[in-house]
Amino acid sequence: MKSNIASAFSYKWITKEPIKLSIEKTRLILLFLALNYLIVFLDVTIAHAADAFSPVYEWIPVVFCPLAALAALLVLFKPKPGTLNTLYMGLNLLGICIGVLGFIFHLTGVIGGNSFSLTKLVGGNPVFAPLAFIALGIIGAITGMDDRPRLKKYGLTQKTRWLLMATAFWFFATALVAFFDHASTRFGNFYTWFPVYIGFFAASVVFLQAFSSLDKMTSRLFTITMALSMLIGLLGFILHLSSDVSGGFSWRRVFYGAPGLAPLLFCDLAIWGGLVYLDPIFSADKEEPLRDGQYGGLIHFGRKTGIVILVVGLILGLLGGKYFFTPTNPNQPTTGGSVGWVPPGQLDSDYMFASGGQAGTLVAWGIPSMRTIKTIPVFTPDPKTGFGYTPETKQMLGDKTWGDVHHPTMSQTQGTYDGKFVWVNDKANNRIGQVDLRTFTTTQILDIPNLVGAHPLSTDPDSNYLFTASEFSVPVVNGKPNYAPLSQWKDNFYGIAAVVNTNRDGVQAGQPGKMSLNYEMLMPPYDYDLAAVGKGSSAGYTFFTAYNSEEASTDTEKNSTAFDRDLTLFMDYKAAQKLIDAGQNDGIINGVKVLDPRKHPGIAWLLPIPKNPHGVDISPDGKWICYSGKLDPVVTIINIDKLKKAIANKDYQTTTWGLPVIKYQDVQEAQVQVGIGPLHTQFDDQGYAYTSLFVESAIAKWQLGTWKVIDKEPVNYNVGHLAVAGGDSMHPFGHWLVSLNKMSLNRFLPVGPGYPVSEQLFDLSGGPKMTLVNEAPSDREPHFASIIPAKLIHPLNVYAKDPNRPNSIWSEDQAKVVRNGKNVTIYMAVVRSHYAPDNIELNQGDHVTLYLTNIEQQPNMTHGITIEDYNINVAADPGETVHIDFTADKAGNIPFYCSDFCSALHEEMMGYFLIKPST
Ligand code: RUQ
Ligand code: CUA
Repeated sequence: MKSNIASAFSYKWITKEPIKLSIEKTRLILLFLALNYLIVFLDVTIAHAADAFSPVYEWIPVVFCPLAALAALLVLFKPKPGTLNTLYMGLNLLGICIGVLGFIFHLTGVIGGNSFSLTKLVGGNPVFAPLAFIALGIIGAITGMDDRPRLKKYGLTQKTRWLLMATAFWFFATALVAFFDHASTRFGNFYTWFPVYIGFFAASVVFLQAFSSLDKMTSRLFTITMALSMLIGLLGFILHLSSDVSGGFSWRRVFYGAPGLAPLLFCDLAIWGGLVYLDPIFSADKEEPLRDGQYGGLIHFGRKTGIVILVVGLILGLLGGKYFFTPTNPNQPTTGGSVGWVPPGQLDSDYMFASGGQAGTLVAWGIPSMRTIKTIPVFTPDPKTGFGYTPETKQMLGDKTWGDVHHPTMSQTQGTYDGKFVWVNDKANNRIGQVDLRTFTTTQILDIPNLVGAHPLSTDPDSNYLFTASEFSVPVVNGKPNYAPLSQWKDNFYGIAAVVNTNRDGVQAGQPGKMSLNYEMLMPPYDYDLAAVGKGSSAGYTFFTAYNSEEASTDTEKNSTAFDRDLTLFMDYKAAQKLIDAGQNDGIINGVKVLDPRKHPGIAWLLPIPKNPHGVDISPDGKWICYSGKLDPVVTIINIDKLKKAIANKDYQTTTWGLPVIKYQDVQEAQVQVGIGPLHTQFDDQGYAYTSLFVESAIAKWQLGTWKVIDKEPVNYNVGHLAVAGGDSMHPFGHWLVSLNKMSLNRFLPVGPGYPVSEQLFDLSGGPKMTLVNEAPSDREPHFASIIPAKLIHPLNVYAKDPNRPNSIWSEDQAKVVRNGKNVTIYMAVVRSHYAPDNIELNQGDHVTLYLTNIEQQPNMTHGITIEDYNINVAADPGETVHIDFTADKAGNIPFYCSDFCSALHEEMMGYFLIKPST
């Protein structure tokens, strides 16, 4: 017998003597199986809790694991055929089904759209995690089966063979996960290849072991491999953990960053290998083979029942997968449907007006195609159209050549986007630009004196007003913004809000607009981030977020984040307007009337909100004021009714900076646990809200009223704003959501170290789940965008022929050159394919005023004029008159030509300024 032991049992190499265990192999495996089920239980519970167990089938694995663990333990103590054993076998087979189902669900959750990426696969949604259920289920089921006698005298038993194959499968899957996980970091460190190699190596060793006869060599190889696996697991654990804690520890990073626990799977597998490899005969105390049937198993379970459970489970899984996995093929020609693709020749359903960031532009996109349709220069000169090159537009830009556009704001009528104007702010130069959507051109730029870092921009439901504020507090000394040492922060520094009249009804197409400054209001010296104007039940109030209640002026990163709550401010702008209209103010600074709310109780209050809040957004009915916590993983919901009551009862917590502070507990309705780094919220037409999660790189969808998160989708990555069609109005249109991400990784062809950013389109029309359907890069840095159905926008086709428009001419024979001393005024007509007049005599030093009218009324027939070497190019759309001003300081025959390819004779479309040199 002893010699048999020696040759049959693999561990002699280490121990010289066969290992004798006081517990039988099968029981050991059952014990370890139960332990594994419990570990998986912890993991899946934490992961699914992050989704708030929504949809409900996320509960399935959570409920299943403890049951399976319990069954394994019970069988361990009572290894007899019977009900218990049947239950145990059934649960393990069910586990396999759950694994398959889960794999499909995870996969569809990840590639539900048409874009499949490694980063999403591994970072956002651990696709491979459910494979653990399959592996445990297989091992569990095999363990519960009857063992068979050895096939050969010194060979392994059939059961051991199967267990080895199952373990090999699991090694293989683990190596695959390690591969994908580390591929997402592009194997940045060479040693990230090790677990992949060792995993695949171990898989083949374990697999081959099942088919080789037992000899010293193979068993040594097996032992070394398991030891290696153990080692790599421990090393990986340490490395992952140290990478997770570098730069601040967070549990989320442990699970999703470099998942700290994942490498321990290699240790787990090493133990599995060891257990499985134990010889059943010699591991028992009695040194005698287990009796046939001792552990019951499939035979007693009934092979048929087992097969039926497996087959039914798999079919259900596949059907479920088919239901949830509706592949959206981007090449399928569909319109108005849910896919992000619009075939050539068809039009988009919506416009998106997106911030062009530091380019100072507003960009019109088509949704869902994500095609850029037009880039509208606002704060920046544009040689293509000539914006910033004509005297009028030069004057608009002043001495600035760029702007920092953050928040395109759609004009509204009765709380609905009306498609008339988009206003944008320039945070860098404290301006508001107005874009007229009849012409898609900038018609006015309004300077906002006194403000520094005009960041928020929001309008009321009828767009009578625009609200903005200083992000940076500055001193106002003796009634003027001025220099003051930082030590005077408390006394002399102020935040300032500005209220602008849009005067929208007075605006004519193509004519300079009429926005005007209404008044400004002093505020405590915090940093004002975003604003939302009330509507419905909150109409009349404007809410500003603010950080830095700490009033830090140095090391702001650290010092402005000390308090758990910051004081935000809200104002009753109707009450304030009454004061202004009654001629009241507390001084005029740089020509602007200024109110000090400390002197007028009832126009401004402070409201504590956690923690360095960023966006504030109001539900369509106006009832819920939603503050995104930024440094707190919640959206804090304030109930407007409670807020009004607190104001009516003058029930305040205290007074700060001379303003009443609302009691937070009195007005807070809920805190929605959305996830990490919430920045902005938008709403749809179905009672749902969507919050961007910067740190988590995801969009959370939650329900107003129940405050439940019902879906969360990863984005690539670090989303700032998000836009839902009509999503900040009283009547959202829904259907489309664009995630305006601050970065992108592996989404577009590389363009050097400066990566493009990514804007991702989600379809909201397919039920509770958001589906990623399209994606496009954009220039840095997009902030906010507004989406509006195309049918609400009515652009002009041509500028109408207006006989009364000054300086326009409408036929070639009206063309003329008028000389007045050194001043020459040219009234020029342009029409396919010539200029009239085309040769113009000038003297060097003449001052030239050129009114060029494109007398065409045919849509699309734009002509341009480029004057060689004079740094001038301007385009004139059909029916448009453009104004050019220059001094003819360079003598010569200076050609000018048409710069828009208008006809077959476009090249021939030219003329000369015949500039005689002065002597
Ligand atoms: S801000 S990413 Cu300039 Cu609108 Cu929040
Ligand atoms: Cu006109 Cu080219």
